[in-house]
Amino acid sequence: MEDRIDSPVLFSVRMHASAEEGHLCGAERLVGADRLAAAASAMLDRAMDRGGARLAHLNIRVTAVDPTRLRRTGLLPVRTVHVPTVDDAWQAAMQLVTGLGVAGTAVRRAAEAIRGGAAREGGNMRGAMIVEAATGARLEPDPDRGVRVTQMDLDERIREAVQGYLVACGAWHPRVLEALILASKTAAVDGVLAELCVSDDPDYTTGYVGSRNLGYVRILNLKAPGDPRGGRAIFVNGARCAGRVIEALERTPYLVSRMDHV
Ligand code: WAQ
Ligand code: MG
Repeated sequence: MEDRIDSPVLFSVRMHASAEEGHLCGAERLVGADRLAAAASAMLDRAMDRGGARLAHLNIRVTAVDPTRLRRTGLLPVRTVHVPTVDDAWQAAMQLVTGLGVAGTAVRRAAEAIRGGAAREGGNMRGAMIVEAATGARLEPDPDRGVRVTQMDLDERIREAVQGYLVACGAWHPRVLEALILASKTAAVDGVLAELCVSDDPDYTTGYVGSRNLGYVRILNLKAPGDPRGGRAIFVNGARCAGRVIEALERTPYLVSRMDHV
């Protein structure tokens, strides 16, 4: 699923914006020098769109990617589960994730955390929970922040093909593309069994389960409209591999550069 390559010089561009009351939004890209300015400028626009008058701090950090550490992986195939109610949606999510080898108790604990506010004060985390598949134990070092999956992007050479694919799936939206890139990297990391995601946007009710085995499965109605709660859980195969998984999620650069299934 993944391999090392020799590649052109890329820069990791990361944005984090916050309001006085906390996290607003973030973004991650891996781009060549020629697209650095455009990427940074798009990130400023996004933060202003999302945060507007509430924006208090914004950081954009640019770091050169060590080309010998860059990995390539394939885009997860996309499908969509249509279910009418939030309860049905969670039942579908539960079935998918347990089918991937995660204990029912672990999925239930993660679901409760996401639906109730996974951070200590009941708010949303900035990053993902890291959940031990067998026990449901939370392994992320900071339970308010969680683990941010960073250092990933789509290879420019397949961007158009991927957009066409998402249009054909009836799922074209920049938000879906971004989530699919994150999910494709996450699923490629050894030790990850599954990822479960619910947006924190009150009006975006579609979530997904991502995995190497089942691909990117979108689930409609994972929350009621107007609900500001959201989060991510990344289920790992044993507590012993958690450190390595976290290191790869945060620091190993991945380019999604193949569409094996099309
Ligand atoms: N790494 C880890 N966790 C993250 C990251 C990241 N880079 N970014 C966000 N999170 C966590 C954090 O807890 C957020 O509250 C939560 O995930 C949701 O983030 O196919 O928009 O950016 O239609 O709101 C799914 C698209 C969209 C489904 C997901 O997530 C579809 C989305 P959001
Ligand atoms: Mg959001």
